[in-house]
Amino acid sequence: MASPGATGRHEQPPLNDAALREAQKAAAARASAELIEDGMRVGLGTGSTVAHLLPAIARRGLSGLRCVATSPATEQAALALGMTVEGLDEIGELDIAIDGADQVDPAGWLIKGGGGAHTREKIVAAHARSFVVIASAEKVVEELTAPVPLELVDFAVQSTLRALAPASLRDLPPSPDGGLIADYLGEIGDPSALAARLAGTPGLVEHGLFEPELVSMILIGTADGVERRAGGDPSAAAQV
Ligand code: DER
Repeated sequence: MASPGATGRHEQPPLNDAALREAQKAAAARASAELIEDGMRVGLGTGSTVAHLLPAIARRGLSGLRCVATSPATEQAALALGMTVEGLDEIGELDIAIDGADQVDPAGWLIKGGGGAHTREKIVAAHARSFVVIASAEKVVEELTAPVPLELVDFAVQSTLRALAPASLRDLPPSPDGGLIADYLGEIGDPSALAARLAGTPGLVEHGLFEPELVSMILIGTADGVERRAGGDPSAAAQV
């Protein structure tokens, strides 16, 4: 236990890097949960940052929320917290979707899919009026770098990987939709050009580059609080 400092109070020991990252993720997640209102249709992302989001939403005690989960893990965690989870096709359009990111660049491009759920995550984000990204500060980078997660059709996968080269399969089970998870491992350069190249390769289901226009707001947990950045969605700039 820490001994009393000059103030006479017990001072907390400094957080190590991992604990600091978790605290930043939790702060961003709590800030995003404040954007949700009674009766909203909410898309729930996947990953360790979203693991902080789910209890933050549950603690708000909102009524009438209808949620869509982007992975079985998120669905189970949400159900365990008493949240209502439905399919996107049942709900239709979403008011808001909230998700983490692996990297965020200065223009608002994201890399997502470290957990292999980027296909469902991109579908859910695309059907939300507002897509909010939550991240700890180390996710903010000057320039995106590989790997870029990929989901591939389970047919002639070595041929698809050659067309996407340099790329390799990841040691993960298939996605819930049967796709194989792989990574593009080369230079990124212009994310827009790479996104077009990846999307134009037969056999690719979805890639983990998310364009700025998809993003309404980015909430970054930092040592000094939560920084809000506008995304590139032109209809959302006024929300920040
Ligand atoms: O895998 C994913 O797509 C996640 O959403 C990822 O982008 C963020 O995961 P994290 O919150 O565990 O860092």
